[in-house]
Amino acid sequence: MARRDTYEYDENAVVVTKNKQYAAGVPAVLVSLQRGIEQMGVARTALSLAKLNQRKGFDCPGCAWPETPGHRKHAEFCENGAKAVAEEATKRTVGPDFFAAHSIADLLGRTEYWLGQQGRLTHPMVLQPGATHYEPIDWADANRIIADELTALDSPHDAIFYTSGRTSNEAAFLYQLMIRAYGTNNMPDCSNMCHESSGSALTASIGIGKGSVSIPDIENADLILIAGQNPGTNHPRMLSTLEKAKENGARVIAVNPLPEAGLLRFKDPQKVHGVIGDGATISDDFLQIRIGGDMALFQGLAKMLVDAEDAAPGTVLDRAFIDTHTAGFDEWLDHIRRVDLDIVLEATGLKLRQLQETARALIDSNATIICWAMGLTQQTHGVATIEEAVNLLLMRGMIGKPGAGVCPVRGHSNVQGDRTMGIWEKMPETFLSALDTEFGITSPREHGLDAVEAIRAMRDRPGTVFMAMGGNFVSATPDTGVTEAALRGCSLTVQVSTKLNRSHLVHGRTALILPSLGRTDTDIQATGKQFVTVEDSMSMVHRSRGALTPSSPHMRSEVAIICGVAEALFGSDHLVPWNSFAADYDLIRDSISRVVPGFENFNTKVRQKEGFGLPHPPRDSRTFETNTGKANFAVNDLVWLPVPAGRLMLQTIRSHDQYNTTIYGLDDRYRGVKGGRRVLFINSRDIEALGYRDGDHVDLISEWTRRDGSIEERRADNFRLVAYPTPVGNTAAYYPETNPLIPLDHVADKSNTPVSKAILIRIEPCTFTNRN
Ligand SMILES: Nc1nc2c(c(=O)[nH]1)N[C@H]1C(S)=C(S)[C@@H](COP(=O)(O)OP(=O)(O)OC[C@H]3O[C@@H](n4cnc5c(=O)[nH]c(N)nc54)[C@H](O)[C@@H]3O)O[C@H]1N2
Ligand SMILES: Nc1nc2c(c(=O)[nH]1)N[C@H]1C(S)=C(S)[C@@H](COP(=O)(O)OP(=O)(O)OC[C@H]3O[C@@H](n4cnc5c(=O)[nH]c(N)nc54)[C@H](O)[C@@H]3O)O[C@H]1N2
Ligand SMILES: [Mo]
Repeated sequence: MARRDTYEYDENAVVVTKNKQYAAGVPAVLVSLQRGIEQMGVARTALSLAKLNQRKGFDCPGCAWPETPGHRKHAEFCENGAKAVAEEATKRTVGPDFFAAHSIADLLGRTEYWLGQQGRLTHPMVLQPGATHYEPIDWADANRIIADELTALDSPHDAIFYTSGRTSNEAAFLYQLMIRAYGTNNMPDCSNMCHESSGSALTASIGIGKGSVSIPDIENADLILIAGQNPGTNHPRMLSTLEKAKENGARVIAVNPLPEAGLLRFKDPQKVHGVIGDGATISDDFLQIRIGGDMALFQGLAKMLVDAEDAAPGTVLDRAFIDTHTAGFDEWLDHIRRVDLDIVLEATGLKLRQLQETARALIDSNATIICWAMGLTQQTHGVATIEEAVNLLLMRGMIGKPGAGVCPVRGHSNVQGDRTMGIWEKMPETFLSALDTEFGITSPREHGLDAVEAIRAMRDRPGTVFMAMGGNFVSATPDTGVTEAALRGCSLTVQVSTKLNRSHLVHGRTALILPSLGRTDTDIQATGKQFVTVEDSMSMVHRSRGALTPSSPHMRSEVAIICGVAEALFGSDHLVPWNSFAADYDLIRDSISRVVPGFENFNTKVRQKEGFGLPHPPRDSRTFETNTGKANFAVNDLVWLPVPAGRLMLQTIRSHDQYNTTIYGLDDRYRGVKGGRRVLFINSRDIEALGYRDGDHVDLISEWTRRDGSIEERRADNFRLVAYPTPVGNTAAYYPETNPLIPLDHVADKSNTPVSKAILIRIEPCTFTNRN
């Protein structure tokens, strides 16, 4: 399956410099101010950055890393948070004139970068069947179109409602309520492509799919393993916490195929030594692992710990914890004793000495935390890998004690809160019955579709209604060609968005763009100024209140948009008081307090200075609400990823200049790339072995073996080879340019997450002819 992408910048302009070993510092401060002023002007920049992550301000729309409790610094943000704000608070706008001047065909020829740079969406727009251009439409007419299309479907299950992770708790709660009152659980979300593997593994192992540590835990840990995560770019504020941990004596071990800046050295711009000195060294050890080797690493380490216990009984295992709080230990022990260390070395590409030192560090530590992100979750064996990380902690009793635990580092700023509010295709019965009791509705009980299943359903059953609460579904999902065809088969596509993206251009028979307020915008409703709430990666819930004047009076808040659609769909005498909810968000929170455990007295608690924390039974009381009532040791056969001769393993990553599918710029400062994104990071030995030279342009062809053994190919053309210190056989390139290479059926076991970090490819000389 071949597919050509459009890109208007000259790939020959890519400049490669030596990759930087440190993150942040003065250049980061300068970049954030410069981006802000370009997009927002001086006054908006000053106002918005002053309100970012402050108690009376708004939650950063960047990542889900918590604010430091107690003593918030004036500038509780980072370069990339400031870029995310600039992107949203831009003064540039995309309104009716823009759409009159640009046809869909024209816009389809632009890159995501160009589309995003055009500015904020200001008016509701409609694309009528067969039309070439979007035109303005009233909110009431737009809502009527949605209501009519939904009512016309044979079954509510022919509608699909996507959610990205920036949606507030209040909007998420109302959105799932509307969808369930309508009659389906088809609620795919970005989490399906993100931390679903963490949720699956943690729920089975410890009974709750959320991380068990807080900021003080990290600051007081003895040992922190950071696997499959690039915090220097994606969670820069985490570096300050890690630096604090190091000052308190923690040891940090980075597990990554790439020597990511920030993991190696970090300059805190808020500290003098960060500005003038060399910066702090964050990682004491760097385990340069092969892609997909983490499961082998964790099993190998567990075996070494078991051997150490055998040699000196009573010194390694936490017997009291194991006996009281865990199940399945003996079976697991049996299995771990049989692990073959030679295979572990081959799978990880690490040296025996490195494993021994890491095992020693685990034994010496009285408080160990394991952090991870997409390098672990977006693998076929992602769930099993995370279960192995938990095994390693359980054998030493490292859960539910200060300074120890699991730390899946979430992506989108409210992705965890959206799940808590019921955005999940498989919400448990307890939640559904509480929802039904609160509103007198009958929620459907059959599970809905996740992201991959939703694409299959749209592909196989034209005529679906697809609605998205934020995000960029077509670019974020795998198998771009298949996904595009699936969306084009829909009867209606609706995008609630802040910025223009490709999902507005790959559309159903009728399409709507509904422009929404973002985090930074002031939100005024009938009863006055409103705030919303979010939940961070460590289960802390707090307020977020926008501070900027919206760039158009036609935009509506997500809450108001949902209430408008719901009223058109259900009428004004519905069981749910949509109108009152839109007027006063306190009323939504009152309902949430009766439906969602942990939110009792929501309106009071959230008005406390630091907000409040949600219960986490393993952390709070070593209670494990699993099938055994205990923390479960998981037994998994080892999976790893050998790379066949002549082939390469490709992982798809974020550059320093993007937020998922939103491209801020064409540089990746820490990796030394400037002026372009179609690059393939590859070991110089592979370049030579395959007969190329650094700087050559190639096409990437992915090879997917179907069940019947035949091979399916997908191609993405014109990538510049960049010699880079990645393991032999392992390569990396940016997302979303590489999404056309990922087969829809290539998903993680159990979590169904697309495997974005291990795509088998080969390279061929570039066939792209239009190069200028
Ligand atoms: N500025 C900015 N911030 C963001 C985002 C953004 O795009 N831009 N995105 C947000 C979102 S939604 C998310 S989910 C997070 C993503 O945060 P990350 O997970 O840090 O993002 P990725 O760029 O996918 O990086 C994956 C990391 O895993 C490593 N890796 C790949 N394969 C393996 C493997 O097999 N084993 C190990 N040990 N490591 C591996 C890669 O080299 C890379 O360092 O960031 C959030 N924050
Ligand atoms: N190959 C590959 N694919 C991946 C990944 C990968 O690592 N590799 N990562 C996956 C991951 S972890 C994730 S989370 C997904 C991300 O998938 P999505 O969340 O769907 O994608 P984003 O690019 O974050 O969405 C950006 C759009 O959201 C809209 N938006 C921004 N803020 C708001 C807001 O406040 N309200 C509303 N209504 N709209 C808003 C804007 O219009 C913007 O264009 O991608 C996944 N896809
Ligand atoms: Mo994510």
